[in-house]
Amino acid sequence: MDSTLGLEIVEVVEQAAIASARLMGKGDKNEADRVAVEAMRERMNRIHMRGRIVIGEGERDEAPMLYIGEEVGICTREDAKAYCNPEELVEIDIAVDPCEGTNLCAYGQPGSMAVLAISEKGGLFAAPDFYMKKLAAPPAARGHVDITKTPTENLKILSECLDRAIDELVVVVMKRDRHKDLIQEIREAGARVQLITDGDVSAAINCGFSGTNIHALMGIGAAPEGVISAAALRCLGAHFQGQLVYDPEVVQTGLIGESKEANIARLKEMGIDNPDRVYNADELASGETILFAGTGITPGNLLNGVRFFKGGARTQTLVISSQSKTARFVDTIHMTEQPKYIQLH
Ligand code: VTB
Repeated sequence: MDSTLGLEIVEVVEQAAIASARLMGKGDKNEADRVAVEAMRERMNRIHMRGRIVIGEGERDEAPMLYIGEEVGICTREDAKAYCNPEELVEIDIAVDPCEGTNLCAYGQPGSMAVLAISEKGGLFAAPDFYMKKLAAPPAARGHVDITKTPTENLKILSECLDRAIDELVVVVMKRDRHKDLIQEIREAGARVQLITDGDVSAAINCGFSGTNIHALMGIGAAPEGVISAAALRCLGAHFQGQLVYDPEVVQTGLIGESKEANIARLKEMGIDNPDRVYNADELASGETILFAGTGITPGNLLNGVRFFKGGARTQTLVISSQSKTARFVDTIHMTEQPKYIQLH
């Protein structure tokens, strides 16, 4: 993959983050999402690439932009021959979430990010629009903790791997009714729980870095975003596992149809014969080359949110590349007009 792509991709997430950050705290999550989608798509379509959205805003009939299967990049235009030599270009797959944690942005809460992951064609699992049970943990615990074990067992393993007592561990869980038992079990095992209202991608990525004081993410979130988390954590050598959740009674949101049986049939149609399969990070993001980029919309543990000043804005982005084996924190000043001053910190 072209190494200049990394820099362009940074601008894609930056533009999405700036667009939704303008709507931070306005209470309108759909609008915060819409503007991020538009900005992301607009910038993406100016990149010299042949891209295809594999995880996006939904199926074509329900999403006007960045729908699954949408082709993006200059080299997908009808007149592409004038700009690109098709033989020279690798086809790339892209997973996007232009405003991950839309509620967080709409209510000015921490942890909302504009994120995407890229790989060569076929390198990202095209996760169905179901839920996913997730387990994320730091690199030292990779392959030791296991989603098929109980939370209590995993906390013991985590405590050994990280060489800290269980009560020194912090586990992030989304505040949902479906997690009542999970939360109780983690507490009884002695660990501390950080409940978040939304935004498990940011929580998962926090597990990849020591110093965030987040040692695990447990619980059920959306499946497509699980692939984006997996892409980041795979590059960091951290632990991520996911298992699809297709039973509406387990999820309790009324968002995934009427019955478990119908969902199993739907998964089969999509080619998923074993709906209970556990996927590791390198199966969800299996590509030879993986690139992850995320810009903070609202502030989080790892990244600042977007800060506006007269004539511009400042963003912070995390870019992780499996190719260059780097995790870069990119701090950018965007000068939209002639700024009155450029804020240094
Ligand atoms: C969201 C969101 C998460 O999962 O809650 C969603 O905040 C699904 O859960 O970050 P609900 O339907 O119960 O809200 C994520 O988007 C990503 O996994």
